[in-house]
Amino acid sequence: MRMKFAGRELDLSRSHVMGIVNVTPDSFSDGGQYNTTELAVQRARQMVADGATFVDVGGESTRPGAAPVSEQEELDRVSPVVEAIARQLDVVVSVDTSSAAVMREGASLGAGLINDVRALQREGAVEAAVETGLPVCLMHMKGAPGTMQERPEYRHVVRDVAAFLMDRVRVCESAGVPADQILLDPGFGFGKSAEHNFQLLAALEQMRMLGYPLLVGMSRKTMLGQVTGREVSERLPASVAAATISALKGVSVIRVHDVRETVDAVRVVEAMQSAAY
Ligand code: 9MG
Repeated sequence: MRMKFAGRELDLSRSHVMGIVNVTPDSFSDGGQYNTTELAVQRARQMVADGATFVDVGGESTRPGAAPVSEQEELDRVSPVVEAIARQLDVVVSVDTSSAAVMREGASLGAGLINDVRALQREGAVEAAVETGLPVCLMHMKGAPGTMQERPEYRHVVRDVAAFLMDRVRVCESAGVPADQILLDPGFGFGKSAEHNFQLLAALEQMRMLGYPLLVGMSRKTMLGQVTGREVSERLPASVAAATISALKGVSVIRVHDVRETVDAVRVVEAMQSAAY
């Protein structure tokens, strides 16, 4: 299971760690774009030193209640960071966006992956993704970020999420996205109760059987607070536990804030797997 990300080929039968680099006003409290870019690159550099294979650069918060961002604002936030990281660091830069313009710009600046929490459903997104020739991550979200956590309901969460993802796969492949450039993501925390999230976590092997590599993100999320009673700043152990389960269940890319600790956990899983007889 190999996939090429802007010239870098990776074996996705292994688990890789993706570091999160948010470029939103609350992520760096500083006084300007230059400073923000510098700090974002610094953060990415540390993540690479800690073992990240990917860094995911995003300029629009998808947290419930977050203010929407104009396309121009998103471009202004993300472009210099993508360009600087792609030029300076040996890492696959993923661009976390639903905007066709940001996808095109990100690709031209050296991004290697499009990570879209809206699964390329915005106008022009599928066409833009095809044009870039980059792999895409299609994520499931029920509803919209502002309201998605208001009593989400499913007939059967695992089947419903799988059906949505396979429908998006069909649309994307018909439009020209090659099957071997698609990753799928059940979208932990995006329109799901704690029970839905943990049912999806338990069913990751089933999701793998859809035939596409998986990317997941649970780092510091509410679902971990709901079972541990911990605030966001205290969720590292639970995040590492969730990442460990993901690696054991064959997830290819694990999106996290805490790269060093997660890479250690993935290495333990890999050591066990290569020792198994
Ligand atoms: C941007 N973003 C925030 N959470 C995410 C998740 O769980 N998966 C993906 N693919 N992107 C996410």
